Amino acid sequence: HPEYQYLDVLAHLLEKGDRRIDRTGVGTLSTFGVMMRFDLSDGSFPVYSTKKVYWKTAVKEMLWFLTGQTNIQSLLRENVRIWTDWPLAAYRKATGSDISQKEFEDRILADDAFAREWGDLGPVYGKQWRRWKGADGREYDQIADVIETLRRNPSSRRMLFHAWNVPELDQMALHPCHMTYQFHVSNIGEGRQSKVSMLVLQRSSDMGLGNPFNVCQQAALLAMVAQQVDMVPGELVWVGGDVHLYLDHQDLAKTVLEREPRPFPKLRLLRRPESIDGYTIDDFEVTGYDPHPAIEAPVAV
Ligand code: UFP
Repeated sequence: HPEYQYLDVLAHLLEKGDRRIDRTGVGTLSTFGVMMRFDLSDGSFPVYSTKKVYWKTAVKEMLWFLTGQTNIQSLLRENVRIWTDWPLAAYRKATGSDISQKEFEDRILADDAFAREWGDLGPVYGKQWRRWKGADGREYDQIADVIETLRRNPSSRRMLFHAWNVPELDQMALHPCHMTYQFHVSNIGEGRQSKVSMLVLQRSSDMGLGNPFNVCQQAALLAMVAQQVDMVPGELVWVGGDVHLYLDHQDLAKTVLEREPRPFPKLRLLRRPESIDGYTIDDFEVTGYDPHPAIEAPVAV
């Protein structure tokens, strides 16, 4: 079962991970350089089964990246709260307020001026993917360019987009973690169904919470791109740089390691929108997902 790739990394981290203090102060067990491959060509959707993964939230975040937006207001409208911690901390720090997360989110939703002032995360993923600002002042839509190249020149070795915009890094709430996405097409030619694969370079990966989420949202992106360019999805190749387990996720890791993986669910896109911008969460039909119970764990901010 392909999920053993994930479980083997967890086991390795628990046994042999390098113990260190990280930026968040929580501490991690870390290793460097990991590859996992997931074959999507039979419709498999790599949502891990050894704990319940909220795949809809993960896919909604991916759809939000694709809109190019960087304000949490549009995410909150979709009921996604995973990015609130950063603007909330900034607001509390700047104003000395002890506002609760719920109150802060309600205000972002209700008050556009407040959202503009306090809800923006800076030039994070969406901005770089859709509106990378060049030194020439032009804005570059990397996603549209990749899709165009996949259609016109699929043997290209230059089909990628990335988010590591050096001069803008210090304005981002969080530096890009999944930073480079590269595409590759096989079976090019007369009468054959081309297959598009995608390699993601993730420079930093929280294996307890982040990775299960990232892998399924990246698979969702590959499914959308493949559909848009009339190819079948091939492999998601996931490459991690600093791959780590937070010290307070060790029990979570031990629990999932005691569980038997179940088959991955299947993903079907119910509609083919006009462009990559047309997808909504209702287009994703996931069948056969039968996970072990969810495990709650703290996020390191
Ligand atoms: N992280 C992920 N996946 C993500 C994301 C963050 O695993 O999509 F946005 C984790 C990795 C790391 C932390 O534990 O968040 C980012 O911290 P740093 O910038 O210090 O690597």
